[in-house]
Amino acid sequence: MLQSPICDLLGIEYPVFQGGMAWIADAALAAAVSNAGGLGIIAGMNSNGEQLRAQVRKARQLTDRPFGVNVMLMSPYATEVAQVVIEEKVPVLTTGAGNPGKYMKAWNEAGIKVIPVVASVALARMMERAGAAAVIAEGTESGGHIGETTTMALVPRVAGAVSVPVIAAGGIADGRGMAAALMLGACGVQMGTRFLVAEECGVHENYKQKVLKARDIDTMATGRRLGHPVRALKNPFAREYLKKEYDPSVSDEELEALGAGSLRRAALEGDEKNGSFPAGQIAGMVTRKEPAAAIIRDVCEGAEALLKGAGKWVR
Ligand code: TUI
Repeated sequence: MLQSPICDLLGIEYPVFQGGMAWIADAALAAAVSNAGGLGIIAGMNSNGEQLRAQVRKARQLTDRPFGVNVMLMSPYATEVAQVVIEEKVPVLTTGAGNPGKYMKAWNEAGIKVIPVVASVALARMMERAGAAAVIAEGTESGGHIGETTTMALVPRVAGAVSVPVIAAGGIADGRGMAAALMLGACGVQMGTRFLVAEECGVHENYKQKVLKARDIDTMATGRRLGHPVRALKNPFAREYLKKEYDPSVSDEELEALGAGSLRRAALEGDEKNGSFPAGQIAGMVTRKEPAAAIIRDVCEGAEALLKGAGKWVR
């Protein structure tokens, strides 16, 4: 059975995190993943403090196992969410899309295990110094808000730079990806896109179908001009956004306005034309709906078999 230091640190069975996908990762999905032995994570991005509190309490009713909350640092509610997770005694936090430095002291004092997403070695080092329990090194293959470096280049550098456990994210959706991540120095993985089509995931059916139908070249990154690139499935919205981004007659304010509400339109309404459907480059490999437990089993058993057989490469 696959086991790693992150399992002991968090009290989970399998070293698999479910990404805290904005507008998608709710209490039901997080509890399903945690009940299956992974770490389920509730998205803080789309909730104000009280909405998040309700989700945390709901997750507690659905599972006795540890789960986490993702604090999306660009969210207008980040500060209130940062306080609610302390009040609700959430055991594990991940952060995304920024530097959580100003919250670290309060979270550490509350005994929360903080696991920031980092897209660079510099931020990983800074987070270790600030008391992070582990870091998630997320490559640009990921869906949603992305950094510039690939998982292949980022994970070994981060693993070499910090002594806390490193979780790999970005471009991982099966046992091969997980085995590779462990070889790069990670001790666990985070997956978003594969859990997006989990049976317990309540995202709009159109979104699931788009992921299931995606090919290897069906994602694109937009938003570089405003400094926060997002990877999403190619669709009329993403193409139009990219065109406007390269048009100097379009102001930054107009671009911001174009993006507003696009994640919600995709996740809740399944609006194929006007929604933004974040997904990782690995979407092309995600081809079936399954319960969260089957996903975790498939990925871990796949990785285990590959790792056991890896001696074939050594004479
Ligand atoms: O956060 C994510 N993925 C997301 S957030 C999101 S919602 C959104 N809404 C509007 C605009 C943009 C996004 C959808 N997907 N992943 C974690 C992540 N964090 N990926 C990359 C980073 C990151 C990048 C740079 C973290 C820190 C960083 O540097 C910050 C600094 O100040 O050094």
